[in-house]
Amino acid sequence: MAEHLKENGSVVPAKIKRMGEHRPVTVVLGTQWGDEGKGKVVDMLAADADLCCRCQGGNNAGHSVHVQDKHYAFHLLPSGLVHPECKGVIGNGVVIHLPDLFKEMEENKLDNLEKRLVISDRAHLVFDMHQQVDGMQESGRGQKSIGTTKKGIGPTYSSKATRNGLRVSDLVGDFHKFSDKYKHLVEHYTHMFPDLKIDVEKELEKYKDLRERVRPMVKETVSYMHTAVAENKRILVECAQSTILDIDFGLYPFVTSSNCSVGGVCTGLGIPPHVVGDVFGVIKAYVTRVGAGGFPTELKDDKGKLLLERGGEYGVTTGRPRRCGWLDLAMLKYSNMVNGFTGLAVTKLDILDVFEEIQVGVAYILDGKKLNTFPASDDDVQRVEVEYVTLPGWKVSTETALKFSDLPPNAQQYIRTIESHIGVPVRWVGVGKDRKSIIPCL
Ligand code: 2SA
Ligand code: GDP
Ligand code: MG
Repeated sequence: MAEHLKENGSVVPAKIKRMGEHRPVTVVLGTQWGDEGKGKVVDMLAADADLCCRCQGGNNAGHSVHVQDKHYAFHLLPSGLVHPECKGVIGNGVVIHLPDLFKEMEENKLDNLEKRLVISDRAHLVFDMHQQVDGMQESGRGQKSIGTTKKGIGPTYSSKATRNGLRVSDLVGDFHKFSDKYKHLVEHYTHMFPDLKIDVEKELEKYKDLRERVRPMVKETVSYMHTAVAENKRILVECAQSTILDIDFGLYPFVTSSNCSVGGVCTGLGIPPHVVGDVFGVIKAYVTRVGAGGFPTELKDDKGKLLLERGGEYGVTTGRPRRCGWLDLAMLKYSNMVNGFTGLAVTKLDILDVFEEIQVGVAYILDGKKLNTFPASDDDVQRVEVEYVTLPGWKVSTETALKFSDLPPNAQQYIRTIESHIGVPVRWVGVGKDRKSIIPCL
């Protein structure tokens, strides 16, 4: 282990964790506001995985994988499915818009997909009405809108919590009962939103077809996952969105409606915590976010524009431009407290290649006091002053680097600064979009 990490106490839990019995589940999750390049890291690790599982979120997610000139954009499908031997699981914690799932399956043209994909019978269904309601709620918020993807995610998790949601098991079960529950949900929403337009009979006809298409893929996934663990299968979990978008630990209310941090892995797949081994946090070398809310290190100047353009920072699902800013280590330390990372992947280092100097936020100061965590309230996050360190840029391309020592010394220093502040080793550095453009670090 690198010398500078030995002194840092917070690396110890990761070491202890790895000394336990074999733990078959490896988790990849976002450390910031999403779009860190989780898809690319999952694709790399899935080369050695039997199963790749999604545990939360829905098709609000946009995970990209680039393999030479082929570009995959995944929303509901686990990114590991690019590897033909890897199976995919959409867990109980995911919310599924079935028409969009089938569209995604058709667009991505992966071999033998219907035989490699398993869908939990406990997963909740997103209906078109949820998507309409998402849009109406956003317009109703006016200036205070959250900036959702309008994919119906919040309304579907609301239906789940108020216990009038419909699950995959309802759809593949008795269709009369499904229809009754569906009509009940329509009544509930039309009462709240009289402008909703739902052609109930047409929708039900559509779901009659969809249920036959989905049926062969549906399984009771708790026992499926249990068997996979017992058979020592190598299981990769791909979380969507990110820690600061987590419904509990993110910057509420500017969050998504699921647990995108490590807790969501167990609740969203029905696996016990002791089977979880490595938890890899993906960090973009700077910060982006889509949607509203505080953003302490945001750059509203030409440097922010440069990050946006060089990084191609546009939503994979909605095409929206992302807000950009400097790396924020105060946020990342908090993210590590929540998730207990055993290793980190830093992506998009190449996007910083042109900067003379790079600033990195290292602490927040609120009302004259240095904070040791990420504030709960957006008002406070809007008010914090950021303490920065300025690091020298490297001003050469990192895109052809094949190993850590190929990186210019200032780029190495940048990575070491991240490690020493968070106290967790950086295992990989991304230097380009392609599958091959990622270098090992230890
Ligand atoms: P929602 O739709 O209810 O989950 O929105 C609530 C907040 O969560 C944010 N959110 C995201 N942030 C980054 N990336 C996401 N996925 C897409 C992508 C986004 C896109 O990969 O680019 O295409 O715009 C994602 N999904 C949800 C959202 O911006 C709200 O702040
Ligand atoms: P995710 O939601 O976390 O999977 O990330 P997205 O796919 O939404 O956004 C990340 C974008 O950055 C995608 O276009 C990736 O192809 C791209 N990307 C990932 N890693 C790197 C990298 O190291 N360098 C560059 N230049 N692009 C990268
Ligand atoms: Mg994304």
